[in-house]
Amino acid sequence: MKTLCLFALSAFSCGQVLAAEPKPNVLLIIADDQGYSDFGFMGNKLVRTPRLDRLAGESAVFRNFVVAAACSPTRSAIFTGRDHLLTGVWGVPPRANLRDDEARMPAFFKTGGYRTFHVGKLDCVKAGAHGPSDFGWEEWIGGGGYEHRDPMIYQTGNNRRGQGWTVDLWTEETLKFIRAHRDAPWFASVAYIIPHMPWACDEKYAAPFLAQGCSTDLAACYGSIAQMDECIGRLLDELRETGQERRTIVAFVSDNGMTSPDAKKESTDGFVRGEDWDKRNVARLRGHKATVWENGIRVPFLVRWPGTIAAGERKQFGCAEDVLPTLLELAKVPDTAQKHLPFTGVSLRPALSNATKTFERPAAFRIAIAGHGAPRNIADPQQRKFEDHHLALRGPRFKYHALPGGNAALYDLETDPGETTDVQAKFPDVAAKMAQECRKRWDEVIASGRAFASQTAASPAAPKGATLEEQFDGELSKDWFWGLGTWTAKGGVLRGYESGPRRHGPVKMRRFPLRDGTVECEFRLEGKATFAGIIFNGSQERGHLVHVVMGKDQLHILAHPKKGETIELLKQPATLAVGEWHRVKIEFKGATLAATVNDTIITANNSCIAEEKLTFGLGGDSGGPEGEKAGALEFRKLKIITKP
Ligand SMILES: [Ca+2]
Repeated sequence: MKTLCLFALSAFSCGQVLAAEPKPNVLLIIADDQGYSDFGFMGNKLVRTPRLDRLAGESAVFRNFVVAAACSPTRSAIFTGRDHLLTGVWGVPPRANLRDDEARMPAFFKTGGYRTFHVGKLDCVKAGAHGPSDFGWEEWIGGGGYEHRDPMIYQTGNNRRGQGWTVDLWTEETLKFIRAHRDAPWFASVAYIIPHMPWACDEKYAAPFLAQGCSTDLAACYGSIAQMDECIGRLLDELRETGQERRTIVAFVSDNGMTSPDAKKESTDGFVRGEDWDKRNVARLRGHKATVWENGIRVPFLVRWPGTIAAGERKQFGCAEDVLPTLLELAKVPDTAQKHLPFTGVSLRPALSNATKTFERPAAFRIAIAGHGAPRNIADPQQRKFEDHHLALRGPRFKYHALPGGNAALYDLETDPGETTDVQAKFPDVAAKMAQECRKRWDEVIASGRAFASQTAASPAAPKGATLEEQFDGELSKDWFWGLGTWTAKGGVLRGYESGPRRHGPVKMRRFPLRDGTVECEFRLEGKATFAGIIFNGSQERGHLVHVVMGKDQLHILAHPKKGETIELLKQPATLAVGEWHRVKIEFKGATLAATVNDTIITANNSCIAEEKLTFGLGGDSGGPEGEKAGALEFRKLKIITKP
């Protein structure tokens, strides 16, 4: 009777616990360019990662895990659960063309009742004209580029320059979020930019490495990793101190393999040699970031959930595409919570529950994104061929490489993780099967039509007859996507000048598809500025199409019939007074361009003028590197009308 009572009681309590079981929080930490061997727990005796080592000791640790060759390919796969080439991403910006119809990780959690947050790098978090909140991140704060100190901080309505180490700023923001939402289930993605180059850290973190005789480069790289490690420790401490440790899933991954100045010394066989490299690459893997050799794509993956997931090695194979399906299954958020395209990845839950359980999973399909066999080096997408690329099909044991020139190689990673010995002859059946699968995956990517398009081409085409009128009264729309120099928009005027060491005059680019139509604006040269110009570009692969240059003493039209080729269509003397506003109206009609500058009409013909112009840029020569002191360029009353 007593036993029965106890049993009944415990069953009751257990049922109560289950019914009230809180949803686990999810903390996803992404490092940037931290390679397979850049961790103490991965056998590196030099690097200092005590907190990550401790986290690994408390986590399920996947070492047979691959991401992709660089930031955006991996992040797109992590956030969508899909092969990055199917998401539209085929490199880093401007090839990081993550499509708007790809559902992102936080959207699933948000629908599943979670509070969602992102801090740090905005790669694949904002895309094109859309910001993080469009993809499900309710709260976010981030930075662009690789400013390790005093970064530019982006936040809705509060863009500003931050003060301090970027890694500390992102950590503080995360701590605030963790504290504020201790009673609600939350999802947080924390995207540090360490150890992405340029390497920089607080000198107290570099000092121990310098004392050990490391180069200043390596000391800064490993110092930055130590600094990040301490920050990650603060996040983990906060979880414990706020009572959230046992109900928070912590996942840690790096977005691609290691790089360094040594990577430039890569020999044709893909092996990098260098003193610093040898100290870091303790696993002696082949390749580096941007390649699909193991050192470009293989990194450890950690998942910690105290009391639910047993710590220890997981020999099973996993990849970046698995992160989303895995986290959803662990958090019991159904993937149907959010409409999405089919996942390429699978949930690693079986491996997390049972370290010896084997399960079927597709091989990972990967493409080199820079260097030999990278798609960016193939100018004409119409000519794109399987044989031109370096592709890899990465299975749990075997890895097949389709190499440029129609060559191939097969490696048995169980016995040869360094990819030194081609075993096609030893395993002909495996090689044939993987060659076929690799080709099939390529064909699927091509048939999808989603990769290898320019970022600009993915923007919805402007309807024919569309009008653009810019007010220049405040923050520019996200269609102004890139620029050089310093630009401000206020009082109806867009003003730009050179900033920093001279590389190029100021230029500001905007998306707006146009074939036939008119473009008009007013411009003013100030100080030592010598000319203003408007450039029109095609797709990323096509490049520049035509330039209209309006100088103090001449008007000029340059055409680019092919990428990298420039011809002068017109050059005519003119006088444009400095400090006064001038009018320009450019009319495109088929292969003809007619421009009216004040009262002077100039015309030119070339077939490239008829091509679709996807972006345009305003810029010129503002007078030199002394910035605003030297001079500036101003534009106002910009209006574009496309002809139906
Ligand atoms: Ca990266």
